[in-house]
Amino acid sequence: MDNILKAKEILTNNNQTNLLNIFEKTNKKQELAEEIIHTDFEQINRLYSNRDYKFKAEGNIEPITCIDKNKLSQIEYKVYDEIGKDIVKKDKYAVITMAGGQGTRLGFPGPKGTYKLNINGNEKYIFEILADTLKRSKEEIGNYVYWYIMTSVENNDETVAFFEKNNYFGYPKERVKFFTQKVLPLIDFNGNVLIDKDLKIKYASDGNGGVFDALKKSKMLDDMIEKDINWIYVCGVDNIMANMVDTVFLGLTTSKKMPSASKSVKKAYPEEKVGIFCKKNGKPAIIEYTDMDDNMIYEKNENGELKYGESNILGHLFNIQALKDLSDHEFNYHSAKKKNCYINSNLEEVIPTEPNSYKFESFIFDGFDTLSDMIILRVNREEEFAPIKNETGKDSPETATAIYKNYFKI
Ligand code: UD2
Repeated sequence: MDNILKAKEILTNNNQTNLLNIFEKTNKKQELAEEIIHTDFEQINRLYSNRDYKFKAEGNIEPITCIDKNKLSQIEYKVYDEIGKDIVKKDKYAVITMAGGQGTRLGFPGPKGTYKLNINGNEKYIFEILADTLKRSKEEIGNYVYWYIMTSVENNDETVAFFEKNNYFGYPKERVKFFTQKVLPLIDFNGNVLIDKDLKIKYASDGNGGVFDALKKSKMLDDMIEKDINWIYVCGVDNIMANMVDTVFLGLTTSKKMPSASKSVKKAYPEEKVGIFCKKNGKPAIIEYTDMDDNMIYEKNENGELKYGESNILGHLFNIQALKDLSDHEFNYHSAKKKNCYINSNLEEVIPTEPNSYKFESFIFDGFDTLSDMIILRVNREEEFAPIKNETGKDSPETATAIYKNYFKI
């Protein structure tokens, strides 16, 4: 059977009516047929049929206790710090910066790490600030840690070119590696894949939970094993105060013989767009802000504080075994309703004013139930958390810059 007939049969069998109409009308049948034949429609049907999967708090949810970094004794602080410094000095430590997000809320077209902040008239890129943090830890500990940067199919080339152009901001190039996460198709509310102007199926990054599969598929996990890296800190590109080489945190985690640990800050206000730590069926878990009901958002405990007020700041520490386990974990996907332009069955481009399609993402912490246990260390928000999510208002370049200036007293 020739490709055109085969493609039409695939589209019919998978109820892709919009793409079938486009296929009938286009004069690029051969190349579109080629793409259709190599598309995983089983995955598309699975994503669509699971679009309402409820990550909501199934099972027994209860508050979790954390360790407050401020309450560590001087002795504990010193002992943990020494243990952590020893691991870093022995080159057993790496940092992963997840930079594959689209940054839509920031309204910035490029990779978020290339966004330029104005700090008292000095312009600094987000990636530059992160490189500065790692260079500072080299001064303090004596080691340039391995730095792995996750990119997306969409922003990888631009990200690598940006580092090359800026000479890695003085960070040793041989210590920086890039790897790309996979993508998932965008699907409209009737189950049709979205098609772009080039008559290609539209895809988007598969969420920050994609970091584990990407590590495995890109062989970066093998690279870490080969380098005998034992501990890996995973964080997002958009927190310019990320304390990526926290030797006290590292020493505490190893001393307690834990496979993993995460950082938290006290929730600033109930509606803050952060995941919260809890215990789910007895194990450490995070419920994302998009999956919380009003009960979880507003409920107070007997001290009048938020019952679920321990916020996720996307700072996760894993030992290499935990990373291996997570790289074999099957993640479920969260679906978010988004506005995405597309080509309709009359070959016209439609620019929707309302959400018209599902974007599918896995969340890094949905794999935590594979871990035997986890420590949560509460840190000071003003020292370690300055996210840049929105163009203005909360979690914006303005709020992040203010926190940064306050911390560095500039
Ligand atoms: C994230 C956390 C949330 C809270 C908040 C704090 C998750 C799922 N949610 O919310 O609990 O900690 O941050 O600021 O972690 N990214 C990728 N690839 C993707 C998607 C995201 O690399 O496909 C990166 C993105 O570049 C960013 C980070 O993940 O650095 C978080 O971005 P997000 O948009 O997934 O999650 P957000 O900011 O809504």
